Amino acid sequence: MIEVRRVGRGIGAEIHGVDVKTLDDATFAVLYRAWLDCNVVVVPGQELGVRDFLRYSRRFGVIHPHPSKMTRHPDYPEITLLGVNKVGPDGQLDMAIYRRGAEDWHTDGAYDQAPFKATQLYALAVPSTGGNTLFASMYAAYEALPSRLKQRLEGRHGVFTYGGRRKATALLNAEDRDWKPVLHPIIRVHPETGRKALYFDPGKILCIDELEEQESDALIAELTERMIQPDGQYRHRWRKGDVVIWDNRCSYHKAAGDYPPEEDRIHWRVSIKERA
Ligand SMILES: O=C(O)CCC(=O)C(=O)O
Ligand SMILES: [Fe+2]
Repeated sequence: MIEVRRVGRGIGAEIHGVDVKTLDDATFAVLYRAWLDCNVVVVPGQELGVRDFLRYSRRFGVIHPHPSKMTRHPDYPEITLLGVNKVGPDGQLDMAIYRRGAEDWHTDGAYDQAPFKATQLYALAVPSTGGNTLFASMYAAYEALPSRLKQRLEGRHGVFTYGGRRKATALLNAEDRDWKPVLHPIIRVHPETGRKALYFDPGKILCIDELEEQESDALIAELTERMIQPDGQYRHRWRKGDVVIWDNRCSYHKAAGDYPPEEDRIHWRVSIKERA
């Protein structure tokens, strides 16, 4: 019997009593509903092969290969490997791999015209300490905005690109580093829940469209401060066999990036888009 337990403050749910390899449609519908309600869903204790993970992930939408070709699974390009090859042939720690996802709170795929609906990870190796993933609710961020700011942002668009203002493109091949910026509404209505969220990503945004540079920079700084609300947070402490899926339309996340670098922390990862 499927059991849904809330885990964080305002976001996060853990699902018990299921094997994601054999979920029937009715049980999947319960899990999916919990995901829409809680933004992040954890399914512990799963034993999956690559094909099992891909098959289960496709129940949420269409898998989209990540633009970072050098971190793709050699046989399954839809899968990104996290934490693999983090030590180079010279024995140096590759910080772009070790600190992947740890620089800023962010939402995945804001650089795409059709941003990612979801990201799903499966934990293959977990360090003895650290290496958590932190989550925060975009709904909580929106709801906590002062009403003058809500009004000011209504109808405004952010201009986003891969790597943002820092041009952080170390994981891309040289020929893939040229991105055309895309626009997304900063106040975004979630297509399935109908709720408003603060859709923002300080590491990918270039500017707020149609504002003078100074005003845009000041607004970006203010929004960066307002992303994380105490009542919309969940810290995930990984166990081997955890499957975790987050909704990029209503949650931010960030890797803690703090585990012992000599230890393994390895995940399979997929980006999932909406079905057309
Ligand atoms: O490794 C993690 O904890 C999350 C990394 C990340 O930001 C991602 O996979 O999108
Ligand atoms: Fe991410």
